[in-house]
Amino acid sequence: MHTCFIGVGSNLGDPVAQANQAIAALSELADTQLVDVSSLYASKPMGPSDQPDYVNAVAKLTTTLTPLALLDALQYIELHQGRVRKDERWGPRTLDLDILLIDDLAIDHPRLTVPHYGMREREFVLYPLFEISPNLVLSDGVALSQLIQSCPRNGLETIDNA
Ligand code: ROI
Repeated sequence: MHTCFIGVGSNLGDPVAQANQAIAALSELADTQLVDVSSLYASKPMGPSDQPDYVNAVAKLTTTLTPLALLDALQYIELHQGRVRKDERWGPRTLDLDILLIDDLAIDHPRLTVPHYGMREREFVLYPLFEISPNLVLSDGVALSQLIQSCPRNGLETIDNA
């Protein structure tokens, strides 16, 4: 059994609805339990700035799926919600589901790198993760609370998701 954290991101096609629908889909994944989910957050785009603001969240799962089976399941949800993979790097997307952490595993596979390479610098990952796991310590001993201290919010705000 693995404990995983998943980053949810969207900035096209009603991003709040996309994020909520993705979280609902995560809660129905086979062999998987949705343990916790952060608030939704509005964030400024990282990368090209001529794209809409993002909605971001982080979900905590436990699963007996293998890491690559989990990746397949997440990519299926992305495609089901209308994601079209474009060549443009860091362009807008209807739904992005990123595996951030799986236990204390380090995975270096052509399809999957864990921990997610950008997570330590991204306010839209660190703050939602901190909301649901304030005592998290990464496998190298660095506390999430420490990373937060050196990560400006950059306009990040929680969204009223009533
Ligand atoms: N920027 C924000 N704010 N949120 C994201 O989820 C996000 N995802 C991406 C890139 C394009 C890097 N920028 C982002 O993939």
